[in-house]
Amino acid sequence: MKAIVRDVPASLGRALRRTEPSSPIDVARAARQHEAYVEALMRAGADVIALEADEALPDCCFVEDCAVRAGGTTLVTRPGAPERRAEVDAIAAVAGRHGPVVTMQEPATLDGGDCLRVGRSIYVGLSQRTSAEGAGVLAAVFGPLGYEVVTVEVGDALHLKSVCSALGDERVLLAEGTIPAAAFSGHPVVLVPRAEELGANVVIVGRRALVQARHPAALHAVSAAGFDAIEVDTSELYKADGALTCLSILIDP
Ligand code: CIR
Repeated sequence: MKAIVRDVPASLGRALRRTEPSSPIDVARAARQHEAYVEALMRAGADVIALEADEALPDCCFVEDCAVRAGGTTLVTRPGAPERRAEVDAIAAVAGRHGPVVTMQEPATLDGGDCLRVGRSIYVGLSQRTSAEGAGVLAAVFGPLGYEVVTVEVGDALHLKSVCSALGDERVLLAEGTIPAAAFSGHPVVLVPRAEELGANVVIVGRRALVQARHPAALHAVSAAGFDAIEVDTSELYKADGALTCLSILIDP
C-alpha cells in the first residue's frame, strides 16, 4: 500500500480551525509529530510518497480532504473551504500516476474527511464542507465501480471522520453519542467513549493500526479487533482540527 502525505508548512499557525486552541500551535512540534506519523505509516508497511509543503496553503498537510480513492480510481475533490481549493493540484498530479482520476467541478463541494469507506460501502457525511451535490458526484463516480454510497448527516462535527473511521473492511469505530450507529447500516459498530472522540479516528494499514496516543479505549478496540496498534501523538495538529486519517491518502494497489 502507498500513502500520500504532505509536509507541515511553517504557515500552519494560520490553518483553519473551529475554535482557538488554549495555546497557539507550536509549528515545530507539529512538524515533529507529523514526522513521527510518517514513520509510523512506514513501520506499518506503507510506501510513503511525501510532497513538499506549500507555504501559501496553511492546511496543506491535511491531504485526506483533497481526494477520495476506491477501486483504483481517484476522485480529486473540490474542498468545501475556498481557502483550501488550490491544495488539490499537487494531489491530482500524484494521483494521476496511480490510475484514473476524476476531478470534481463546481458547484459541488466535498472533503475527503467526510468519506468513510468500509468494504464496498462509502458513507459520505453531509457537513458544512460537503454538499449534496458533492455526495452526488461521489455516487456517480464510485457507484458504477460497485460501491454503495450512503449519505450521513454529520451534525456538529467538522467532518464525518472527526468522530469515526473504518476498523478494517467490515467494522466502524465510532465515538459514542455523536452519529447514531444505525447510520452505518449493515456494518457492526464498535463504540469508544465520547471523551475519546479523537481516538475513534484510526488509520488501518494491513494488520497494523495507527491510534492516537493516550486514548486507551481506542487502543483496546483496535487490539481486540486483531490489529497491531502503533500509537501516534498528533495533538499539535489537532489544534487545527486534524485527526490521523486526514494526514494521508492511502492507495491500495
Ligand atoms: C480544516 O479546517 O479544513 C483543517 N484545518 C483541518 C482538516 C482536517 N481534515 C480531516 O480531518 N479530514
